[in-house]
Amino acid sequence: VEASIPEPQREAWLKHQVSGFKDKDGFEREVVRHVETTLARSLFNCDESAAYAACALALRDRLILEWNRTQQRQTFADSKRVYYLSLEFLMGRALDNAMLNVGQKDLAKAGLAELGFRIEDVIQQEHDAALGNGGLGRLAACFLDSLASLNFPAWGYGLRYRYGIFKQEIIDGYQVEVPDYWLDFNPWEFPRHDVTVDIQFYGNVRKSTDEFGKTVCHWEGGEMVKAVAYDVPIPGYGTPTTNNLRLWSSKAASGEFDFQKFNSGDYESSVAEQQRAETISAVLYPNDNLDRGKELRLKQQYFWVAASLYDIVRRFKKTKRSWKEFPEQVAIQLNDTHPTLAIVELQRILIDLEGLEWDEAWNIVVNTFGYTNHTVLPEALEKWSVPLIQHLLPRHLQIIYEINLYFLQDVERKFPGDRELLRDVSIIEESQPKMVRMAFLAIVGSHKVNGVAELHSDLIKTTIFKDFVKIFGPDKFTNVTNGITPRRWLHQANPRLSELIASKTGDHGFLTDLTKLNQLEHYINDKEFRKEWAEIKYANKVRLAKHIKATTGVTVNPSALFDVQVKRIHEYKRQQMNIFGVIHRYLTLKAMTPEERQKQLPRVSIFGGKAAPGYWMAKQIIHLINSVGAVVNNDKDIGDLLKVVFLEDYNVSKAEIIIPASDISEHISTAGTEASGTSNMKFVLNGGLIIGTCDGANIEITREIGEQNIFLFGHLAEEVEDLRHAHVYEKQHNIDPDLARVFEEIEKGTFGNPQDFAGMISAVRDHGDYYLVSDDFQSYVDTQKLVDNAYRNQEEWVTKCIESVARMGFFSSDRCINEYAEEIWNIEPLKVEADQAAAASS
Ligand code: CBF
Repeated sequence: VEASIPEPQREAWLKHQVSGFKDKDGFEREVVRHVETTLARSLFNCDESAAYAACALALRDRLILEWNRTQQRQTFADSKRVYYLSLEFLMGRALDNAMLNVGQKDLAKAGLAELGFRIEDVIQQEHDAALGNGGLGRLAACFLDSLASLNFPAWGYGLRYRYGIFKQEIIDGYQVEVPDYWLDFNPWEFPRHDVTVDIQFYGNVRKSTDEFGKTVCHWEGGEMVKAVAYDVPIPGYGTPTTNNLRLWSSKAASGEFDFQKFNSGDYESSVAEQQRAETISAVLYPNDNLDRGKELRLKQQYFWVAASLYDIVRRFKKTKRSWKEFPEQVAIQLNDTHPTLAIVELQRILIDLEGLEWDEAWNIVVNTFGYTNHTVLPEALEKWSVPLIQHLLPRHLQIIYEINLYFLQDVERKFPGDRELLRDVSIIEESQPKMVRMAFLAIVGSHKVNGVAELHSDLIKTTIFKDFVKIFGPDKFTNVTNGITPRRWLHQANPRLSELIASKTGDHGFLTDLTKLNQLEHYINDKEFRKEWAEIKYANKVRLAKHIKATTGVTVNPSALFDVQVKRIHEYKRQQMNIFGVIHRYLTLKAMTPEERQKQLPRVSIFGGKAAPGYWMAKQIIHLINSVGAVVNNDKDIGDLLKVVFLEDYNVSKAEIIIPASDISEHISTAGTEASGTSNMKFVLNGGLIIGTCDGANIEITREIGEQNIFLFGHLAEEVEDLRHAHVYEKQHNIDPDLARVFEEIEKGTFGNPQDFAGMISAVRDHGDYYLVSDDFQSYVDTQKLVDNAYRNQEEWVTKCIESVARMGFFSSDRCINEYAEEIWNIEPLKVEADQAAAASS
């Protein structure tokens, strides 16, 4: 790396090389310097938010140095890189994570204390980076952490939304959406005003013939928008490797605003172009598992993939390799179908701009891309209307048609005369208007397609993509079960548990090899260990109880069983079944004598999660939860036996408080609907048990931890279709009597205006109960009784928890990334020499 500095200047550059702080004193000096100079604040007027800013900047300086070195190392090594294209990165807070990953938290804690601050308070000042909706975006964030921690040369590419997911406020029991001003102060991003790409939209395609008689297409005219890169350093844990997340922001291509119009007094239209351009990266679409087909969303997708590909290709071209080596140097992973246009864009670059023949280009494209499917829900599978693509991206539509033509010719060769098959697998759906099926395009344009948990990967092969298995063979399809980073979801969220585990396993090695947790099995009967384990859980519950009090005003007893369901609100995730179950519990308690009641186990039902702003039913569910809470929490007969709280604005940093405090968490989706789920893994890793259906990763969690340690209930995926059919066509739908009793109480007005909840009830009772709430209700309620009974025996409960944690090694995102690297990307980690690693950690 040093050799890259020209000889005559090398000495001067190396002499003045910046090295970042080395010890507590150095850290304090950097913090004070940033307060006084960067922030221009007086030391006597430094509040917690300034302390946060200065601390983040001091740490950031350290990160930058490793980040630069990592990039140089990777460039010099010239090995294959992976690019993870995701429209969502749900990163949460960065400071705590960065301090832990670079091993400086203790030092920072001591330094901040000397300067008069508690590190916990300083960490709290940071705004979550919430550029995602839920599981898919958080998975991308866990993957970035693992890619860096495992030293893989990897970049993330996404959009720098000015507004991330909205902030949720609960007003009178209803969700209200408020904009999230997360960019007010963000020390973790670096604008690269020198890294820009002009992105074209609209226009038309002109054909010409070159000197060899070959037809050449020229995409001309239309509108230009500028993509500006913003880089975010991603530090690995226990390694100097610091990878890059590049987020694109949109700007007007022609500068700030139109001076001519401004001078002539046309103030509004002088800024119109600027505003129009900036709208592209202005907001994250707040839908989880739902495709709405809006033009701006398609613009976002193309803007982001075109900028990213330009960047990737530019980097590749610097190596002066031949095009056929592209897939040996570049792997691109499509996180869901959102970046599928990248397939078309690369083909366009290769044939229109670089002059390759179609087949040669297509071979490169297919060998470069991998596609991860995250859902089988029909409403989430993206389709774009042909007229819309034609208007916005005319050349791309031509290429899509051509891809489809060659693909269908191939199918025809393999299955002659099967017109039904051709219709079913065509990338173009012959509807009115015609639609481009993005998942099909992603499959055809990738060399590997993976699902995210075993059941899910099997389901895609037997349902939505079954014809493609027939056409391409089973080897194109694979499974990579999701994982989570133990750094954030154990070490950072639950520091005391992490220390306790380290005290038994010898060190923190389990954070980089999670299978080492299995050593805990030796301590299951160790009295001291068990006592401390239970104390940690209790302390985490006290911390959450304080948060509940501060944010909802409700007092909860930390000794009660904490039952948690936090995730996006969605009918398929069945929060409605949970709250119906809560009402059933309430009615059962009410019907008891005071003596009987005294024998019951107190429970706190905790909910959290955002509803998409346009998802009426999900909003009704939130409203019902709050309405039930308002009644139950103020019922003197019930007291501490049952409390119901809805925690507003669930996000990554709230999850870090909620998850470690859970006794039981709910993962109760209709079987076959939740592709994987990842919070199920986080809860178990933090010593909480789960109640769940045989769905997504619950199945593999059960296999790993043992059936005795999980509360499973409900119908199986293979039964779902028949049940739905029976509800709708055979009118066989007897509502469970306990559920009918719950409906009766809601309809009586016990929880407020029954009209507010009529839609929720009739979805189950009168409209086919698509999510099988009634079919699973009895088994859900019975299983909740088993949970109560199990919790009464605290000794056994703790055994279950320890045993489960000890067996969670499989669910590390490190395992997951290693599988992607080997099976899909064919990339190797870039070794970091021991001396570099030591220098970085000193
Ligand atoms: O694979 C990550 C997660 O993705 C989703 O959130 C998604 O948006 N499709 C799925 O719903 C989850 O099951 C899955 O864990």
